[in-house]
Amino acid sequence: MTTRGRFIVFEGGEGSGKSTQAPLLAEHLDALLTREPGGTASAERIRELLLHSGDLHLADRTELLLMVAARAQHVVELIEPTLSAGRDVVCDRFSGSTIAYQGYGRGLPLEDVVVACELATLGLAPDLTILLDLPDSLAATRRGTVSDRIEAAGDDFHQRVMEGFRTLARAEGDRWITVEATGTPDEVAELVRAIVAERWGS
Ligand code: Z5A
Repeated sequence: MTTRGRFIVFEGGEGSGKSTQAPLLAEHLDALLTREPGGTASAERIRELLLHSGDLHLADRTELLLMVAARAQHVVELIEPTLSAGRDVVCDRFSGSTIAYQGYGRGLPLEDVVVACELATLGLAPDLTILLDLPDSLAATRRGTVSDRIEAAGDDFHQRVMEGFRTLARAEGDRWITVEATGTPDEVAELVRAIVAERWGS
């Protein structure tokens, strides 16, 4: 019988280094690397609508439903089959982002956001979520110029999002590990590898 792959997710605010760290860990584990919103052709189309919709107004609930619509396709088409085939998956963002951004950031009721996530994932949850945590001031510097609709939401929004991530990490026990992301990319990658090795011994 094939051993199921491990599902490892990076979470954090913009500029925290997820897109730098996720490929490094995926290479280290020979895992499938993917991201959200996106990861499949149709989910990438939804990503375009969500992040680069220009003048098109999206209501907060529409944003939530599009995020989880992209996830539903991603899970069924890519993540679940890969894990079932025995390969590890490293994903840049997952349901934690929806709770932090659409729940804490946009202020939608958390119970609605959780139900929407469950509908999309059919119960699939990461084996390990690594939260890359940066002080807000450093995150703002790394974010640099605003490049998409959600990034443009303002500092208060991004502070609420980070508070959401930190609350989730406290609540989720050892399924979420927080990594201080202030070191160099190599230093952070070493911390991440050590966490994975400690969890699974490889
Ligand atoms: N979103 C949502 O609202 N709800 C959801 O359910 C989901 C997502 C799934 C996706 O944007 C947006 O969708 C995101 C959340 C929302 N919106 N916002 N805002 P994305 O995928 O385009 O972008 P991102 O996830 O926000 O990532 P990012 O801006 O690319 O940041 P990052 O991946 O965390 O960081 P990075 O690209 O690796 O690094 C940023 C810069 O810092 C870059 O110049 C690096 O070279 C540099 N860097 C990275 N690591 C270091 C270290 N260690 N030291 C110094 N400099 C570093």
